[in-house]
Amino acid sequence: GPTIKLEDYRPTDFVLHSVAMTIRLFEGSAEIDTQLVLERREGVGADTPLVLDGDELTLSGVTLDGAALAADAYTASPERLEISALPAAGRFTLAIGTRIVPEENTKLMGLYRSNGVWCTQCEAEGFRRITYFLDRPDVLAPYKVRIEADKAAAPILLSNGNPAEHGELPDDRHFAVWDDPFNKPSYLFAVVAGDLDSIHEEFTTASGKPVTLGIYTEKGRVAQAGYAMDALKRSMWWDERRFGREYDLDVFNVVAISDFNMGAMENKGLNVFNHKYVLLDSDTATDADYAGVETVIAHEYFHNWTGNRITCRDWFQLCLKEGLTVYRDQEFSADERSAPVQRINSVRRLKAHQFPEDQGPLQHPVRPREYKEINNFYTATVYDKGAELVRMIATILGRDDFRKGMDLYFERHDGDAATIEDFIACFEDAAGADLTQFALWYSQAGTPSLAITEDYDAASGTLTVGLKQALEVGASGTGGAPFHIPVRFGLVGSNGEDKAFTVAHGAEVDGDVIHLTGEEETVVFENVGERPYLSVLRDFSAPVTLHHEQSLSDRLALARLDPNLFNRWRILNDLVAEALVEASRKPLAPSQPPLPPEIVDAILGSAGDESIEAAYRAQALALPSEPEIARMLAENVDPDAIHAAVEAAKRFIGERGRKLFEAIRADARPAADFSPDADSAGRRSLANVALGYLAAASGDPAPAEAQYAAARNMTDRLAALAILVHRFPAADASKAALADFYTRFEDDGLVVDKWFALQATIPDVAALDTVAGLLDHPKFTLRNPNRVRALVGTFAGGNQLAFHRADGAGYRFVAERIAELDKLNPQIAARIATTFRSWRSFEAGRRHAAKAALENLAAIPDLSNDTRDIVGRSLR
Ligand code: B3K
Ligand code: ZN
Repeated sequence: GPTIKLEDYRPTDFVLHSVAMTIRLFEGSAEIDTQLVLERREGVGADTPLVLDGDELTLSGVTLDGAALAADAYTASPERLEISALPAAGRFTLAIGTRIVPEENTKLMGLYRSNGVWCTQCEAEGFRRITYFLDRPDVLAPYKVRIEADKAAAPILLSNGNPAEHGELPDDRHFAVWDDPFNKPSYLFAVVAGDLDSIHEEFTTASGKPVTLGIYTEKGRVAQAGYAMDALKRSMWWDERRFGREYDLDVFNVVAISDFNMGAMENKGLNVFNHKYVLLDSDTATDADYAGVETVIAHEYFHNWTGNRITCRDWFQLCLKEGLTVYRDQEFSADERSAPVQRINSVRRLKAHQFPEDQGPLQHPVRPREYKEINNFYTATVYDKGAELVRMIATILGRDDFRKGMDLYFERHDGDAATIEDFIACFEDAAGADLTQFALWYSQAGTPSLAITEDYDAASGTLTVGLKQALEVGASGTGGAPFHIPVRFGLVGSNGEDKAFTVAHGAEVDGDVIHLTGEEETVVFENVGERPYLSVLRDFSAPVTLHHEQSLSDRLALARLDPNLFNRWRILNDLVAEALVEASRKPLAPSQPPLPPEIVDAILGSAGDESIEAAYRAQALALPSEPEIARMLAENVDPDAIHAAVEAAKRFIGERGRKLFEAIRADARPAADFSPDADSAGRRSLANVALGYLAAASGDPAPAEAQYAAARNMTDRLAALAILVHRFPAADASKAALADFYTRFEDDGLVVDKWFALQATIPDVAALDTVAGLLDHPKFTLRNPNRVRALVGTFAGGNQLAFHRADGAGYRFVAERIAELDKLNPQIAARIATTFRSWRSFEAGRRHAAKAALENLAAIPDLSNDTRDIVGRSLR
């Protein structure tokens, strides 16, 4: 396909004023009539034709102001409708008829059927699979949508906006009309029709406007929608308080669908969700699932202002809505749960997904400059690094000026399709700041490194801090110009409090932030008294890799004393990661402990500190992931060596901390009634981490077996099962529990997904045979994205030993699945193909095998644009 470039942006030749649609749904087909009121843009020549986008469409008719068009006035193909001889000036109405077959739509883009329910997914370019259109985000219009369907098959008929009329039709059919008064781009269009259950609640906005909230589910599942409803109301309340944003329509509907390409979609007034992010109860969902539902409900709701009321001028500006909305949902979770724990989670996620992307062939700037397939740019870089950039603006400006900038953004750009430049200008204007250098973060790809040195002079009580930034080796196509890096810091005294100081000279220091803007700068802190412990990059104030030359004793002191809880965690996590990297490079001598004991004791100290919340203590115990260690190694990676190092570390921690872990377990009597609140979830999490270490150290499956049998919620049940299946795959107890789990939950697809995923992640090269065998399981299908992700996606993304098998069989297996899936659902195929992205960092044998698998994919002649783009960029 062609390459689309940011620099080529120009507005459409025609302006769209309004859209009216009639959608007639039948078994086996759908008829779409679309009326567009259009007008030639001023200055566009009278002979310029109107070119509308299509994708696999069949035109059934077209009229101009009610009259048929001459045969030579238009050309139609599945991909395009071009109309010439349109009025030189003034408004005209084009009526376009298309016919589609939702039942045959396996790409799940456009209008399709999921378990009998008609539903749509239009972002990014799905609307053109429903009707010919100016299918781009800067074409905004009000929509009026009439849906007609059989009453029994689809008693519920939903679209965007507010409900207008509804009524009966002949042949046991009925109709409903929906009116969306807000200008919107086509990617926010949605229709849902089917036999759905629902719950409704009223919400009154801060200014007293009543809103009816609805959540729709497949039959029999609405009892599992209560938590999502609760999360929705809390999100609405929070956005009013924190950002002054109120909801704007009379209704807000959420529909839970079982076949969905991603998590959820923020269509105006009608969010469509993967049911994984709506449906749960304590028997079938873990605490992590609850947190996921809360986050995704909030995220899609927050899009109503950041994405819908203000949308993107073009897809290059995707981070304008996604990075900002992730930042908003992270802030929401920090307020609803625990700020340090939330920050630890976000940083872990950034390092697990975004750092490797930024350090490999799929690297791109937060605002890309070109793409071949936009769906491949819904990435960790756009979302998670995009959120970090917004957080850095808040750090640089401070909370009040940041809020002023956001207020100005909402005021100035409401109703617009905006750009990153527009967004940044609001903060510059509101705060009187210059963000020119900061804006490089949007255009320059790669993770910069930040080196910190310190020099204390006792005689003068002066601490000199050196800061030096550099772009990581391998960052391509970028100028390497220095970033504006906000470094949050503190000078910690031996009493655990931040010390006062005066800044003599050097880089700009504003409160607790050093602004590093040059490549290399120093800051001289005077009057610091006795030597402080330097705590830098607090709260991970910039997405960089940190190299702080600091003694082990200083680091261990900070791990105990730092008033910034995030940094206490980060410092320990770095120490462990560095030790594991070393242990993975060359086998330890038999006399050497797998981790330095003083580091283990520091971890156990954090984990045993009852003055800190349990969720944080659990985080202190969670080791860096094996892919994270692989990323730090950067070259000649041997996943077997990493796994051996991590396993040895787990056993060692388990032995050294046995008393603590037993005490934690003894303390964790489950409450009589399950509550999903953050505090209770944190306690469960700590107890389950303790169980894992005890199992690692003892080699005894019995405690996990007992917990599985006694479990009264999915969190405890699945944690026990994972320990059994992953650590003792051959034990009878493990096999029995796995079988019991399946029989108990075989009718609940979301739990069956957990059963598949658990087996896909058994840390053993033999897991490949297990996964290959499961392809023939009656519940496996390539047609349900959740199921494919659970088995194939989880295997490729989460099984370091079996996907990255030395014999290359894991790579070949996944490449074959990608090829099969590509024929049905290219978006999911392309997503799974990204699991190859770090192939160059592995040792030679694996590197060659991965490359061969990618080349085999590239050689398939009719490979989709989606998968070809990922494979091509990965090989480049
Ligand atoms: N905006 C959608 C993602 C659409 C992905 C299209 N391939 C969900 C979200 O980010 O909220
Ligand atoms: Zn989003």
